[in-house]
Amino acid sequence: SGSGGEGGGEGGEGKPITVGFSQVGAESEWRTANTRSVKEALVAPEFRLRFSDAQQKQENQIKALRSFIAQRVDVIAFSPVVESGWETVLREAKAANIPVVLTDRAVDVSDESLYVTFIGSDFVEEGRRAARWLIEDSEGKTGPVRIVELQGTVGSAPANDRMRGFKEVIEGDSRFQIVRSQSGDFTRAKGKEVMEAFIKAENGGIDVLFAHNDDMAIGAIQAIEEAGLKPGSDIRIVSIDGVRGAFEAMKAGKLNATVECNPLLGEQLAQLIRDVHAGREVPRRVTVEEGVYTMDQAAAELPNRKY
Ligand code: GYE
Repeated sequence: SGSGGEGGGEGGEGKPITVGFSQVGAESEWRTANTRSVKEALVAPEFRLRFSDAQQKQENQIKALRSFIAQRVDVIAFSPVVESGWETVLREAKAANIPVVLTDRAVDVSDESLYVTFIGSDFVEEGRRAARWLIEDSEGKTGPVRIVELQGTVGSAPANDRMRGFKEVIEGDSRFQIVRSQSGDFTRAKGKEVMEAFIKAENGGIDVLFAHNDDMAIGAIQAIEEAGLKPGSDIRIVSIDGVRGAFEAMKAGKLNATVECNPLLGEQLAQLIRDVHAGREVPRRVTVEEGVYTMDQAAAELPNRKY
């Protein structure tokens, strides 16, 4: 048993830190890389991990959180599928004295004391970066530039924020028009299906696709090709995450740019959990450093990608 070990952390009383982690699902390459990173970081003897997959359903996450509370885990960490609707269950965790660490996605609560800290990317900035890439890419073009948008999961922080950041930047340039915007739930299958519908409805009049993640863009690329069009040229495409599949699509000339969103949060999360458990002060918000990659950089960058 791990109960005799020092567990590597200072301040440890020799007992493992039991962590209940509720994951969103397995909807994308980003998510599977994130799960791997979390599982690799929260290992014995220092940690005992209770991992639960919500399959993109908030009700499953609420159940998982309640079961973590009933089991009296030391720390709850979770990536909330949507932003709203967490007050009640978070109050239950607080009443049970279990600290909550948000990872990847934020919640919208009026009572700030319901979680200790949030580690994740700046999704608004990612949306802005996608738009800035598009403006650069459209240099010298006359309008209108007709954009379709594949949104992430309805009500999720990354969908809300990426939409907002993107809009904020393109609104300053009257050439750009978002002609269709619909959710593809962050999956390839839905991305493809919704893109098919966009192509039909717009009758070929699409210049740009902005997808809230790479997986939906990859699904959409299939739809574009099946419609007899060339992804990357007939329709310019920018998406978010920077997963291996996106770099491969860029290398093949089918995706124009991807905005990085780093899923490898495991080590930083482990450190936050250690600190929170030991009663140390932690920052309220921990952000992740990220960049933007374009088609011409894909072949050189591909071997360096870690997810
Ligand atoms: O971009 C998407 C995943 O919350 C940042 O969720 C994450 C997003 C990521 O499904 O691929």
